[in-house]
Formats: sequence, C-alpha cells, structure tokens
Amino acid sequence: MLPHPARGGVPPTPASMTDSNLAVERLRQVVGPQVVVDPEVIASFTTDWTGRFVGRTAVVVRPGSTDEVAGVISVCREFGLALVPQGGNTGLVGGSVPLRGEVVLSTKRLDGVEPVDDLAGQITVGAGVILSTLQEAARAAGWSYGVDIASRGTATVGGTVATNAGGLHVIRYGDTRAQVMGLEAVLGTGEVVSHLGGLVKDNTGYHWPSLLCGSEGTLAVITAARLRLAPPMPHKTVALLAFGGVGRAIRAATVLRRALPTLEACELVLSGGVELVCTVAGIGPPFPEAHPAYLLVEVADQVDPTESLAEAADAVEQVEAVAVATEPSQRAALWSYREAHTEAINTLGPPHKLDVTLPHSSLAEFIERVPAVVRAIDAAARTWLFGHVGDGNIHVNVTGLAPEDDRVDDAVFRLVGELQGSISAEHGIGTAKKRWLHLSRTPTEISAFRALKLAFDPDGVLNPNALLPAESMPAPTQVAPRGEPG
Ligand code: 2HG
Ligand code: ZN
Repeated sequence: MLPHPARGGVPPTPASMTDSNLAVERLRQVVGPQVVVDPEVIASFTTDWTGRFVGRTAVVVRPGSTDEVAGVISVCREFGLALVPQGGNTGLVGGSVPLRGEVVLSTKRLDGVEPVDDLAGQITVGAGVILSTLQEAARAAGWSYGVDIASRGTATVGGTVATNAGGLHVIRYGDTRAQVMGLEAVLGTGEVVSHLGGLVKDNTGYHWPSLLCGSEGTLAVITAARLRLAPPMPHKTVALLAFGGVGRAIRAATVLRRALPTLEACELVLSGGVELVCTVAGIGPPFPEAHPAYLLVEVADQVDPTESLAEAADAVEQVEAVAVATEPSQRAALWSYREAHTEAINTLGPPHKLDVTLPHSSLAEFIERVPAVVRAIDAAARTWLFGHVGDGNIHVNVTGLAPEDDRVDDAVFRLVGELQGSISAEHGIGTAKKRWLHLSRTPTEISAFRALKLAFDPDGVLNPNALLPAESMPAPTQVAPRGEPG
C-alpha cells in the first residue's frame, strides 16, 4: 500500500517511472497509443497557466472512456504511482500540475456531448468538454448554462466541477455545485459511481455533487456530469459606474443587488488595474478622467432590461460617471476593462493569486488594508485587486515577488482569517493554499476530510499533494522551494 497522504505519509512519486517500462506497457494496454512520453508534448502539462507552478512527469495518459479511466487508476494502484487529473490546465492554485512527478491523467478525450434533455432542461456531458462548447450546446437548444468564467474557451467541465468554479454569474445562478444534478466518477479504488438520472428530488442518501464538487481530484476522477440549464436571457445591458472610493462602490453593489433581480454580474475594478489593462491591451480609458473604483454591472432578461438598470443606477448615491452598452461589441468593450485583468497582470511575471471571500461588512475594509499589508513585507511588490464583489469575492494578485516567497500569501490570508473570510472563494486550495486550510476549516473538519479521503482513495493515488495539508504543518512563514509552495 502507498503511504497515504490522509495519514500524513509522504505521497508516492513515480520516480521509477522512466525505468518502469512495465507500468508504461500496462498503461498502453489500457489506453493504447494515448500514453504520452515525449518530453516536448509533456511540457504543456507540467506548468500552470500563470507559470508559478512548475512540475515534472514522465507520463501523460489520455483515456477516452470511463472504463479507461478506471483502468488507468488500477494500473497506478498496482505500481504505486500517484496521479493528477488535469482538464484544461487553467487552475490557478497548482492543483492540476504534477509537482512531485505524478502521472498526469488528462480528461480532454472524455468529450461527449449528449443532446439537451428539453423536458428536464438538463444536459449530460463528458468531463473533457470545453466550457464554451457546453454553453454553445445549451444556447443552440434554446437554453443557457449558469456558469461563465474568463477561461471558458479552455477550461473543461470536469475541471470546473472538480474545483467548483464560480465565475461571473454566481450572484444569479450560484457556483458550479449548484448546477450539478448528477455525476459519474471513478474512485481511487478504480470503482465507478454513476448517478446521472438528473432527478431534481432524489433524497436517497449521500449526494455525489456535494461530495465531489470542490474535491479537486482527491476523492475521484470525474468523468461525466449531468447539469441543469437555465432559461435563455437574450437581452443584456452592461454598465460601468465610477466611484470616488471602494466603500462607495461596495455599498452601491448592495443597492443594485436589491433593486435588480436581473443582475447577472457585479464586478469591482480599481483605477490601477484599469490603467494596466489599457496599457497592455492598447485601449483607451473608459472615461476622460480616472476614478478610484468602478463597478461593472450586467443585467440580463427576456425583455430589454436597460430601463430598469437605469432606474436602479439613478438610485445609487455618489456615482461619478456612467457608461452603458447594449450592443454586443460595446458590451464586450466595457467587459474588457474587467476581463483583461488576468492576462494584463501576467505580463508582469508570475503573480501570487489570492482569491478570497470576505463578509460583505468587511469587504471594503479588507480591500483598503491589503496594499499596506503587502508593502510592509515587500515595498517593491504591487497589489492588484478586482473581482466578483457582488458575491463578496475579491481577487488579490501580487506581482514582483519570487514564486516561492509566500510571506505575502501568509500575511494576506491571516488578514482574511481575522476578518472572518475564506482563503478560497472559487479557485480552490490546490497545493498553493493547503498550508493555510486551518484558517478557514477547524481541526475537526480537516480530520473529517482525511477520513473521506481514506474511504474514497484508500491507497492515496488521487492528487495526493492537493487540498489536504501534511499532518504536521510547516511554520506558516517558511519559504518553500519552487514548485512546491504548499
Ligand atoms: C477571474 O475572475 C478569474 O477573472 C481569475 O477568477 C482571477 O486572475 C485572477 O486572479
Ligand atoms: Zn474570478
């Protein structure tokens, strides 16, 4: 048996993989030619999107069916190899790259899209389906899908389920977990669980979506999902509202939430981030003068929602300027001030990405205090703040730090803890944040997590370096070696 991560053992590494022709041969028996050992092809699977998490592996396997996934897991168990499931590799917390030489199990070939079940308003898709493909399939059938994220063109449905992705529309439709009606997955034992009937009321014990959404590949490899669809909202209006400060923008978000049942997105950006986006993307500013804070607001309805948005915006106090767009290209132009943040920040080098939630009552205080907390640790570091403030989620990005220097991460997470927030709103824990899990979860919760891990994955094959901290945690301010931030 492998040393089990839930028991505090050192997770297995397939260091012997290159020598283990037998293991590769057995994997080939399962997935045929879909075993990749060419280092050039493998390279794109071992580094995350930001470039902060750099891993290594000798093998990537690309199973094309649930049975093949089960076969791969069984081979890994047999040879004592750990594996990391990977979808579009758009995760931001180092949870889907092989930081300790794990086998990579790519889910991308699980790309089946079943016809929309029009009576139920649901769809079943394979884990490897790209999110935008799912959104398009829903649209083509006269429905829509409630989750939207900036990486929609690359992220896979399985990845969004495994990490419980949130994104731009949580305020209206909830996170990914709220869309999942059923799942098919392979446990760490190699056994398949399949519950894809999609019954809205199905009160028969433990609920797979609740157990597996957000489990980050540590309990099972998700192979298919049954998802609820939402009515289409073809009329959309976007507004950018400028404010003299963060507190005012956040109070405005509450006014808009109460006034607008059609509110689909409510995003905060700040003057520094907007300026950076304009420079990197080569676009003009939204208004002739810069303002400290902006809310990007989208409403969507089956009739034109522009008037109701205008009325609600009129009721907001201390708005300094407003831009409104109804045409798709103008809407996209306003959205770019928000959506282009991630790419623009990455041009400054691998950022530290701290995705956190605060109670609404302390969100403004947090946003105002964070830059000084960062400066106190490294005067040259720059802090970028933006995100989904409508649901309390703010993305803290810090540039100018070495990838492995996590003193800033530590200080910011402690501030989050002090203000009763959560150290992860929507990106998950991965390997990047596991050392700080105790700031958001009690020891009793963490030991219940370990018990679940043991039950679902008794040999510790599945993503053993993600989510669960080592049982004796390192001192919080220790600087970890590159590629092993947790
Ligand atoms: C977003 O909201 C994503 O655009 C990425 O969650 C956030 O870059 C980030 O920190
Ligand atoms: Zn986000």
